Amino acid sequence: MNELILHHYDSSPFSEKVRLMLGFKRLPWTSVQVPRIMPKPDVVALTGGHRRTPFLQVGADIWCDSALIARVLEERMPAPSLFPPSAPLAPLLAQWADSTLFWTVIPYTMQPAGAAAMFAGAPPEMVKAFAADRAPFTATLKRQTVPDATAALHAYLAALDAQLADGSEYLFGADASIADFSVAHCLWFFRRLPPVAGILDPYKFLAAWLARVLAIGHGPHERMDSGDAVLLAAAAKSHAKTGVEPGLGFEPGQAVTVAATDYGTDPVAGTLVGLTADEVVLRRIDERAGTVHVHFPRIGFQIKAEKA
Ligand SMILES: N[C@@H](CCC(=O)N[C@@H](CS)C(=O)NCC(=O)O)C(=O)O
Repeated sequence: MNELILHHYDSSPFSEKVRLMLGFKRLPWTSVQVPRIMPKPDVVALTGGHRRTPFLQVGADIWCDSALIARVLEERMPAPSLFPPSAPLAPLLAQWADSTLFWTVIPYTMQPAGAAAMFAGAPPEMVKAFAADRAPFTATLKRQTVPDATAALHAYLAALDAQLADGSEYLFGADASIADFSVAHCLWFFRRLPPVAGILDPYKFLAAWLARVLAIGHGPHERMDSGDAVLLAAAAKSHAKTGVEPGLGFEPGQAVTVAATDYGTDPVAGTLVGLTADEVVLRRIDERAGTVHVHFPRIGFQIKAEKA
């Protein structure tokens, strides 16, 4: 079994970002398919209530969010790098793509013709259940209309195309970076659906770049059941090294909650065992998964002290 376990599902864009990063780094991994909608009992056993997809597991450590997963993969396999020194702005462009570009692509893609292609052959109850699941999940966001999203998407695609017009292989030149994977997963989402795919056609440099990034593939992986992943966490004897750095506003051992600030904001409660500029780590005890360390990125998540 490969040590890196990715919990994901096939049609998830952020999962595609991580699958491509694993392929880029040639890291072998284990695939655990998770449900697209709640309930997700095995996910909750491991994360403590954070339901977003994907997350990465190594033993009894869980890393939530593709931005943090990128850092973990980089540490394990520094070359080829997702953060090349030649592209200092790559993490910022990635953050823009994972938020603004993604939330433009979603309403554009889910216009009636795109949604029909995405759910082709699915029973109507399944489509209804998906819509009912995502409404509260995204209630904190103001969703763009289809005309708004289409106009914005054209502007974004034109700028990205112009960035590549000098013949660069990747968005920041000869070296791939995290920005390529964050932009690619957004475009991958609609490019697979014929009724909405054509918006990319006028942008020749960008379309060729997307084909190049997707050709990286997902690398070698094998499958595991989610129940086995929970058992594996319970059997783990140690956790990744972590610690609370001083001066960051919280103390080791404090009872806290951590929640995303944008959408899917369900808080996870636990004991603070790690805090740096990059991540916050909670220890929590689950009756099935045992003592789990759940890691979140620092940016985009709010830490709150629990009242004693
Ligand atoms: N910032 C997160 C965003 C993750 C996200 O929005 N994932 C979507 C799927 S692509 C999700 O969680 N959808 C609801 C679900 O899977 O339950 C990341 O980078 O991982």
